[in-house]
Amino acid sequence: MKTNPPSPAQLHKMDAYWRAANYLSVGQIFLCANPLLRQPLALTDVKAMLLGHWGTTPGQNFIYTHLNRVIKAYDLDMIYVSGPGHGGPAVVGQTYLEGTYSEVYPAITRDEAGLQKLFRQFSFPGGIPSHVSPETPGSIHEGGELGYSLSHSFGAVFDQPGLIVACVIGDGEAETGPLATAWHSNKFLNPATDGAVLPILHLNGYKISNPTVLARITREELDQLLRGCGWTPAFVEYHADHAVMHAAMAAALDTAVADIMSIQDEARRLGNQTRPRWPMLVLNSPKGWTGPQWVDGQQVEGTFRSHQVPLHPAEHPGHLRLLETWLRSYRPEELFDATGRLNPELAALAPKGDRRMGANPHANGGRLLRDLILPDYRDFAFPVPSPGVRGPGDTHVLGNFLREVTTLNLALRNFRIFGPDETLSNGLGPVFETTDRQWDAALEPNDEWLARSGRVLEMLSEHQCEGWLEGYLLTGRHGLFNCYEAFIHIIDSMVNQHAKWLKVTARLPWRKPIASLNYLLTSHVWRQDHNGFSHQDPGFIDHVLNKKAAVVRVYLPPDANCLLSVMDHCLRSRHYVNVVVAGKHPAPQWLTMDAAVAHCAAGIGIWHWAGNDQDTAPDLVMACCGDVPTLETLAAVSILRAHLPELRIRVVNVVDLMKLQPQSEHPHGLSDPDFDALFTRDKPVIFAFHAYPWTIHRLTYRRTNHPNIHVRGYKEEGTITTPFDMTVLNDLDRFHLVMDAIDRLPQTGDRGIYLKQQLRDKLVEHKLYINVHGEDLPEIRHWQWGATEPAPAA
Ligand SMILES: Cc1ncc(C[n+]2csc(CCOP(=O)(O)OP(=O)(O)O)c2C)c(N)n1
Repeated sequence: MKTNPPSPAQLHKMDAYWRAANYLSVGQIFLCANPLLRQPLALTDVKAMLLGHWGTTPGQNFIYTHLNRVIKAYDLDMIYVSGPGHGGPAVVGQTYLEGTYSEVYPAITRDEAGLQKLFRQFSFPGGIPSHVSPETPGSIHEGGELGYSLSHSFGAVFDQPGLIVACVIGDGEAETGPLATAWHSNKFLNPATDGAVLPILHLNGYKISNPTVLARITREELDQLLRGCGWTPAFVEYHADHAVMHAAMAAALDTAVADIMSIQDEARRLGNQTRPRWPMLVLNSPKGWTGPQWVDGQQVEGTFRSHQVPLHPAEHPGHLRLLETWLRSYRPEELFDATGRLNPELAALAPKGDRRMGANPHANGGRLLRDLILPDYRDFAFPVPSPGVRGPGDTHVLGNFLREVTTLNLALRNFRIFGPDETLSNGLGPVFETTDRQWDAALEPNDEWLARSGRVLEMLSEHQCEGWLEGYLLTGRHGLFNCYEAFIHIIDSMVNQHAKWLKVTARLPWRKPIASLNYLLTSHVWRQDHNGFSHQDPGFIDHVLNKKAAVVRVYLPPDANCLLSVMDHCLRSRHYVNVVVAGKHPAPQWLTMDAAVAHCAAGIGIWHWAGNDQDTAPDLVMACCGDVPTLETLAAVSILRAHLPELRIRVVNVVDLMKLQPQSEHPHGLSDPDFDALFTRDKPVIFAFHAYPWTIHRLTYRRTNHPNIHVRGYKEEGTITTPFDMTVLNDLDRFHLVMDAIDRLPQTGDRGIYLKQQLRDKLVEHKLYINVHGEDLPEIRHWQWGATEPAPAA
């Protein structure tokens, strides 16, 4: 590629553009009136509450201004990810200068009145947040919680060969685990079929009140670190003369863009398959650059003291003059015309139309989103001639469906499966019949399903997988994260941020809905016979339940056909976080495909074939949610029906956990009359639940029959043991469930007491047996629905 370096005159104009952006940033942080300083600055022009982050902002304005130039010079399709997104004034100001902001928010006009509104709304009640929030055009990354910028950026460029993401990484942010792991994304990027990420490490030296690690190691060490991560860093070192800095930055960017183009050309045209060492920049600029140098005898520019708001005119009268001097140092009269509009020759520096980073459609992924091509999931049904037939493991059945989803969308390149090296172990092996794991590092003869290009992305970092998937979704594609249930907690905080993003963007009409963030959690709490206690934690459900009801959905399909129906629904849905928990081990299957479709559509229902209360009101409700709890419940029902046949038992199965919540709390919630119709108003309910029992209480505490709901679930008991013993340890097993029922049914009288005694003995027998044989009792292993209980009612 022929580089197109800027002339000194152009750099001079870019300096003015940078000054304009800095002026707008300081204006946003401080001013509520007098936006062009037409009068001497008065205290009444300054906001009462000063909130925002100055320190990172001028550096980001510098970068954005320079990116604008290369976008124009080389017609780049580029978006901007601000790792230190707390520097909101930079991106808001820049998108205002390029015109996007006023197109999205017409009230913020490109004149003096608009400037005043722009300033006033920032970090102000009824206005906008101080970060690069969802409200900011061009943003796919708020950067409030630090660490995810680089993973998001890579997620954005997978399958977008024409896209470059310029990713500004804070040197503080670079200390986080997720960011540290994200450097390795370059081993997963295919230069022929994916786009490029240009990381720009913003070495401004400080965090909130500490120096950064990367700024206090030698340049040689930093260089070695980045090279060790597979990058070729170019350092743009600070110089007090801005002209020198501009020239250095422009040259470094020109080289980086040329290198990206040449890497892509080599891979695309010449078929070079060697892993490239992608370019990146390190920009060393003072924190709070161009701001007040000294305040009240303390150095501010170039120190941590510039991190937030460096002046407080209301409390310190002398600060007002410092603020005015600071603002006037940008010479606003040279930058804006008489109406308050950016001078045309400066405005001409911004890219045009969708090339503007604030307007780039990739940063509003819903605009690009196309439906997935989905096969008919019913074609993948597991045959269930009668309830209780043994299946191969529910996720294995799902794997066939996902293989087809993958195949049908191969050409569109808009569906990916992410996971921390568990896709195979989680039962989704069938997808490897049609695709591979994408991997750009060395390949060895014994590798399996590893290739330069593939629909599956696996790295042993849940942070990385989550960040990639979020970036992929936010730029208008579809995906699935499959993970061991216990370890999905690692990304608790990331899903928080994504759920917040979804909530806020849902009410922004210009942001279009994106595909849902789908989790398939397997290797779940009840089947850790192989790994034991460390691998048991079903608490992610509780975690997501705290998020906004409009955003989260939790599904616990009891068998493979229900899992197929649920997953089809999730892949079609938009703008949700869907959590699906399913088993991967061989397990009984309950519903035919037709029955599963009906059951999942309702989300909750009576399994009439399992109970015997069809003709009369039940004495007892046996409720279950989750595959193993469903198995234990049905086994308990079969015992009860065999020994206490006069009992009228209703079996209720829950697929959609949110059905339990009141209608007022969740859009899926059952109305009180519907809930009462299922669970009765006054009969005992024994509820076997997949996760922590208190979750069910939390969801149902307002329901009429709540005092009669007795929940069994996981209570932090586990070790390496048999599958059935895992339920015994937590009192979720069939015998405990029956005993629980008897305790609540005085009418069972002596027969109930004798049965309880028998079951207690059974539990002792079970323990003795597993300790000798290392497996469950034959009657547990071979238990089958329908073998002992009366024939199901017609
Ligand atoms: C995960 C996380 N931990 C802590 C914080 C609090 N915090 C906000 S800004 C900041 C310092 C950031 O430093 P750096 O990434 O270098 O950005 P810059 O200096 O450009 O502001 C910290 C610790 C945060 N936002 N996110």
